[in-house]
Amino acid sequence: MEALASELYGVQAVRFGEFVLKSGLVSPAYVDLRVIVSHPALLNKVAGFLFQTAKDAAIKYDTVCGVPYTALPLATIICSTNQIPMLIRRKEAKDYGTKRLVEGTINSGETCLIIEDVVTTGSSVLETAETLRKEGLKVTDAIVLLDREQGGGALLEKHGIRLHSVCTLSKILKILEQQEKVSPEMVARVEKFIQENIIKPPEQNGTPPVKRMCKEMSFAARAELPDTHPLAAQLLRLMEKKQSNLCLSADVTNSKELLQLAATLGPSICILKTHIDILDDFTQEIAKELRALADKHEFLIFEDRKFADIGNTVKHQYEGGIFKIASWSDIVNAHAVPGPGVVKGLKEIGHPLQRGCLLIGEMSSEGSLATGDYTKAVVKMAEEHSDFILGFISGSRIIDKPEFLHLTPGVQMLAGGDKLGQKYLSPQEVIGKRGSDIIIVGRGILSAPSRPDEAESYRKVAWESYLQRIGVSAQK
Ligand code: 5BU
Repeated sequence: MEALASELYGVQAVRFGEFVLKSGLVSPAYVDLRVIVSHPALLNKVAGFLFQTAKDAAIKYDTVCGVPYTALPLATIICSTNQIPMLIRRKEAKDYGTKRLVEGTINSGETCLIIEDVVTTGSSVLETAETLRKEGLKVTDAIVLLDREQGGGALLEKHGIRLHSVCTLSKILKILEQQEKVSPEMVARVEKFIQENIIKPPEQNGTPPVKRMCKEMSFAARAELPDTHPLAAQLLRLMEKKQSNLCLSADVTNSKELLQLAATLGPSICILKTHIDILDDFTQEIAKELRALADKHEFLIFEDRKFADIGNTVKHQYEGGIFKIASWSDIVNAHAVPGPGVVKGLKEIGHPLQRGCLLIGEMSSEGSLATGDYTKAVVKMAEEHSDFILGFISGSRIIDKPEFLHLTPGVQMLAGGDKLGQKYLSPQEVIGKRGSDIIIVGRGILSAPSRPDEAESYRKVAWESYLQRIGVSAQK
């Protein structure tokens, strides 16, 4: 480390004096690691240190991506030396619209390690992580050569990324002081500067908090939060990958039609919702075929069973009977009316199978009693059982916690209703204004002349509403 600090100083990658930063701030320290590409031995050494830091921290990863541009050659050396597949994030793709944002082979669900040269606020690492996450990759860790200790680690931690640094600015300072390359006065000045310029995450800051609402967070980022249920994370990732926040309510009474819907609309949807007890001809074979289609087209199955009994009864209803729902349905839902026992009963069956449950916080029907204090009590119940509850069925976002999903039924392109009390809102209203995540559409799609075309229309409108909500302009 001593040799590295001295070499970095020697090539002027780290300098001390008076420097005017981009922000207008006068800093006593200046770090610019771009220069190391002109010193191949040092470049190799830095890459070696970065790789070793990842090894020491026992990080598991499949691919490596350097934050453009300085970290690109570093990532290349690491990958080439250690035979690790690399990914390249394009910085300029925005200007071209249709160009890929990440080059290389992307295997959704794999973990990508981020490499960076210097971290100050952490925003560059975060930008790269969000781009990778949008491609369906997991980002859990980032390795940086030099942490300026100005709040980058804390910001990244808030976004589910652990930051590991080879060294910090204060450590380099100490070494250079010992080597008598920097005076004790300069060390004091730099330390003071670091202390006075820590950019704290919003809610710890003295200034008015700029709260990042989960409405504004990407599905990809929400997938990586440490408290997101694994099934919710899987769903969020496939949503981002398929660019779909559309759940099809496959309310048909014939199993052939159900399977045909799953086969033809599968690519457009993130979830297929069933009412298995309205099928005339259910057999376990149908469930098996539906499961195979779900795996092929990467959507989850949600049996809209609305359990509402004591724990012991719902356990049997979920696991047994003719339907054996737990054996094929990823998600079920429940009313909170019976109290927490209903969740505990379902959890006993579903938790070991890595299933999840949605609580009904609100209903789309006219005169629904699930409002106000009842809805608040449902939220509380969900928070107490977040190891099994993925989120809610509701008309809008009922809690600002990014770990919880919100799914909204009663959606059609045109607002209105049916003769039996169903009320409809538009996808734009539900996703854009009310902050829900997923639209549930039944007859809006099922009664259209072309179901696949109509499903695509709903998918696009709902996805664009989501992109607008998080502040990303849709790429055509
Ligand atoms: P529609 O055809 O899009 O109106 O179908 C809506 C589906 O969502 C249907 O299967 C209902 O049983 C389901 N649903 C709902 O409409 N409203 C609710 O509050 C809940 C479920 Br919970």
